[in-house]
Amino acid sequence: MMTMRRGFTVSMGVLVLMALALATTLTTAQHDHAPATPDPNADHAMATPDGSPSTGNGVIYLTITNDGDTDDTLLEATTDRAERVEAHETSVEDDIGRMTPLDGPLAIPAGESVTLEPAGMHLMLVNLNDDIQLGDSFEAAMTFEQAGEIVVPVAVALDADDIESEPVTIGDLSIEGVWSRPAPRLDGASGTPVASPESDDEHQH
Ligand SMILES: [Cu+2]
Repeated sequence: MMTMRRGFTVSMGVLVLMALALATTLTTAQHDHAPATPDPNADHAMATPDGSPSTGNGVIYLTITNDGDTDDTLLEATTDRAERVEAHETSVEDDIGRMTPLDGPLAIPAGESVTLEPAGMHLMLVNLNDDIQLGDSFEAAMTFEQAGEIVVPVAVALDADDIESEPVTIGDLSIEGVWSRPAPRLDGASGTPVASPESDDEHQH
């Protein structure tokens, strides 16, 4: 009886460990949003169910100025327009633009301005609920380590020049020039981003 009970206990322990390991694996894969096919160039090539080339993602650009004496960081951003928001940076390697999540939280050093703009950093809107349309606007909530939480209006546009936005402030932070657009579409089923160094501003983000 003792042996059976012990054996049962051990088996349950193993099952729990396996379940935890599986959960960890799934969480990690989702965080990196690794595609089913391990194409390193297709980080955001989230094909739609019918296979159309929409990325289903969007981007937010903005400028954050820290007028205080204390460094701040963006801890979290959310919007009801997308499943989640991640801070990314774009780089060009071998003529292919690619995005990677920032190493850590987005830092806004004391006395400095940080601009997220095309071909640089951006906030990635992962898995849009609906297409974001030009002329549209929506809200994004941002939580900063020092300044706290603020809701920021986001204008959907093709270019930073197309928007007029009043700066919003919270604590020592001032946020301005906030705009958003859909992430670049992909070149058909090949998964190749339509981007080249010559056309950064047009197709990359
Ligand atoms: Cu991105």
